[in-house]
Amino acid sequence: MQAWPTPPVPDVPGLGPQPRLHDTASGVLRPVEPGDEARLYVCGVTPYDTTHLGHAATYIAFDVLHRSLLDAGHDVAYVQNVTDVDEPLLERAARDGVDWTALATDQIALFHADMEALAVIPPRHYVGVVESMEEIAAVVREIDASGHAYLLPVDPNDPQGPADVYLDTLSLGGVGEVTQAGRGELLALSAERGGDPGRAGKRDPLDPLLWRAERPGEPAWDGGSLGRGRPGWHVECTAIARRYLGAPIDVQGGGSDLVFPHHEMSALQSRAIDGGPFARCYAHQGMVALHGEKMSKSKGNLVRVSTLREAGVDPMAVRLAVLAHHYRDDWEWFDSDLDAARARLDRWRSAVALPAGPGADGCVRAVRAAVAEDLGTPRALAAVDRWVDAALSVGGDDPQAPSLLGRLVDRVLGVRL
Ligand code: 5CA
Ligand code: ZN
Repeated sequence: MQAWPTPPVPDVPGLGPQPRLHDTASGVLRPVEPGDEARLYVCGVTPYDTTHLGHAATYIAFDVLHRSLLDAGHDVAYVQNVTDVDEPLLERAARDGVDWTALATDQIALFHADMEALAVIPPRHYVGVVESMEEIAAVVREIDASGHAYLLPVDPNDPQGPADVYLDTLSLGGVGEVTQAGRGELLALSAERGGDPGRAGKRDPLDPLLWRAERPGEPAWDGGSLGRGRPGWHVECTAIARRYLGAPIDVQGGGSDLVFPHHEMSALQSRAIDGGPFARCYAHQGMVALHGEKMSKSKGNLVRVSTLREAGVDPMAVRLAVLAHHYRDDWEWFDSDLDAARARLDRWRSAVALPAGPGADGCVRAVRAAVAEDLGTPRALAAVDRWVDAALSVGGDDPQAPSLLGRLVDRVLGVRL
């Protein structure tokens, strides 16, 4: 699938430090230590009700990681999927009486326009599920051949009829590689996030669906020995990440609502294939809320980037409002966030337009260091504020400094001044 255009990334002399990132699986900060290229996979949108500020926060956070890796001198292989067929998309299309493929196409276009406006660097490989059906089915067959899958007939009274395929989590030692939570919580999360812990006949209630046999009225593809059907949600990301990056990848990213079951199961499925780890680091954006609750498509409490853009809001102010929060914190959106970001953007623009300013080398080092240390964007913004305050109050005699600051903020934070 074609991604959105790449924004220009200006040069700044020198290199940033090696990034360190909090790993959800181990609970510690880890250096991202890529080989010849950094391999980053971030879970993409299910294309309906895009792009709300929670989505934007996730893709901006991993864009800052992308930029920080580039700034440290790495080549970055970034892969992102598009869940362009799945239950919630089909349900929304049915609810609204529209064709599910048309809904997906429109929403993908909107997502691209938002990402471009927010100056997010596109992934190198941007991959839809529908266009990857053969590869995903092949991965399900591989998991099946490894002995870590089992069949469950669609109709319990017809054991020889069409069957769904499930991952046998217990045969892999059970869950717990990525998630630290008790059994009761895991069962609740599974039910809440697309699983079917109550389905009779499963070896373990947490086992996720790998392949759903065709049902009347539902889209289906040829799965070879699996029969006609479509993949379960988690296996799309295992298959796409392994195909374009190979395992283990350096970073698996997404919002914290994906820790369980999605990232746990993606990892377990990869282990079923090769016995090894799926990712060296699992990084998660905290949840953005509105009116006291997680911003979510199912609840409908959304602020969309496109709505703000249509109202004339500068997308760089939206980006700055997001960057003012640390990516691991849960936070709530208020209109005052935008007012503060606009005021900051105006001050930064005034300062970089000056003919000269105070020396900027210290600020360059501080911003690079803050971002490389677990994407510390609030500290990076504070460092820029200090230089801007000095430039606007006492001034300075370095004619290179304002332009250097402008390029730094654009390169590392993705904020075009
Ligand atoms: N297609 C799947 C991933 S394979 C999916 O979760 N799609 S999504 O459209 O629901 O979400 C897209 C991304 O935004 C995911 O990484 C998700 O974790 C993140 N996200 C969703 N809601 C929020 C929120 N309120 N705050 C922060 N991030 C969010
Ligand atoms: Zn995913």
